[in-house]
Amino acid sequence: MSEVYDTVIRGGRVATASDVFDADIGIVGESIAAIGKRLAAGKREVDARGKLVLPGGIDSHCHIEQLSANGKLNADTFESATISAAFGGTTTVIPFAAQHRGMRLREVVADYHKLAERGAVIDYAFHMIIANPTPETLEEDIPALVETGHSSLKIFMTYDRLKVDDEELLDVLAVARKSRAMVCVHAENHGLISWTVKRLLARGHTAPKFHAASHARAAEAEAINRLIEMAALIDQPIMIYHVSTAEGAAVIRAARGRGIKLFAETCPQYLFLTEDDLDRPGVEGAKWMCSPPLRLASDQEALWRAIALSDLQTVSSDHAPYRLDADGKYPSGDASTFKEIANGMPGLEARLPLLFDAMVSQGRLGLRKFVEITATMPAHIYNLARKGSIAVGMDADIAIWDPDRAITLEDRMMHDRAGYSPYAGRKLRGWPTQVLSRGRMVIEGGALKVDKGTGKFLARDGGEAAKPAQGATNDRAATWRSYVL
Ligand code: DUC
Ligand code: ZN
Ligand code: ZN
Repeated sequence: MSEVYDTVIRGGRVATASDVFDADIGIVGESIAAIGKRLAAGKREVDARGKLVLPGGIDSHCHIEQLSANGKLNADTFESATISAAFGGTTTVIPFAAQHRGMRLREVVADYHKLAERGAVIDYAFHMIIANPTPETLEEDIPALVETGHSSLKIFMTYDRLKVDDEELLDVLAVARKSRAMVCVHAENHGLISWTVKRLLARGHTAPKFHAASHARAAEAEAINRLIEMAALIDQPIMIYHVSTAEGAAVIRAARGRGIKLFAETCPQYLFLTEDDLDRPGVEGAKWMCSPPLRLASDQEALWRAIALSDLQTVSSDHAPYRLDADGKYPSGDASTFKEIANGMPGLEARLPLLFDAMVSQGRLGLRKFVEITATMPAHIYNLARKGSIAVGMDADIAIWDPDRAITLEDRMMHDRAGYSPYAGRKLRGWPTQVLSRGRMVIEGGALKVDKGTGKFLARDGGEAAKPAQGATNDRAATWRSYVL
């Protein structure tokens, strides 16, 4: 029999965000060409009997080969980070092209493209971090770069060298509205955090566990509320990053109830870890330091509820890896205070197995919801039109999962360069055994099968999600916009 398909994934149970069914999948070139029973032969046959065949994950918030404001480079390259992502079942990443003050945005974006072209093994897009919202950035570079496929911006409401003030935030929202770009925001109240940090340090409270107290819970809810009010006035869709508290989720729920167009995410660390993880001898707790900090078990429950209600639509890793040495987490060795310790933890590889175990193996919200929050919704929100589902014509980005494989996570199993996993020791059920990106087998038999630099840049316009709501907010706001925009 002559082969009709390049690859057939045969006999698996296929899941999308809406359906679960038994089918073969036929791939021709880079795309899914057929879904059905008893498909004709493929040049390559992949036996998926007893397995789940799912869309490859999309990790829409991760920091890769990124220079931080204090000049520190995170531990991964595009090669190591995307290999790590692929081993965990992820086939698309959206990291950052990170501008710092004094940098020209279009040069920053060009530099990150070079790094990704050299290293990435899976496909990628970029969010552009705007730390220098000068007229040149706002009026020249952002519109030009959105035109060339970079249709999402990221801003910080805190961090000394990155934060935008309220006027700059309004500037960015207005420019994004004009260019049709999504605005992603790290929303925490800067003054409340820096005031608390000074007091904690002055009183000798320097250990990692004080990092949690340094970001008071109210800092998140206040900033989210302020951000939403401004975004609603400008009528600009936003994505609120890494929601960590019940209060933050409640502000989002109320705003969505008012018809305001906004999206929000949380991360595995806020679903699976708590602030108790920071409380370890010496500086060991630094492994669990991220911002916003880890919170309480009651917040975990509130976040799961917000996922169930679709107030949070995605769960991304916020992968920000630093090694456990003086170039990474501990600039002053054992004497490092929580203020000096680099924020962030690795998570690209563990994100999907953690969520699969909780949602599919243990049954919390189920398989369709797992696909929705890890692949379909990130594709929709960031307009990755050919990604995030299994349908004829889509890119053949597929992760084949063994739902019965039992794994105990260990530091040495991870392929990123942090050198540890904050989840080491956890027992999980379910693991991706084969991972395809645009029809190419990327991971099989526990080994990488493609060369570095074979991932592709995904140019995107803002799409449906980045369009203003037009009319969902009131007439007075529309009149106000007609005066000021
Ligand atoms: N917090 C951030 O805002 N970015 C990277 C990592 C972190 O913990
Ligand atoms: Zn952040
Ligand atoms: Zn981040």
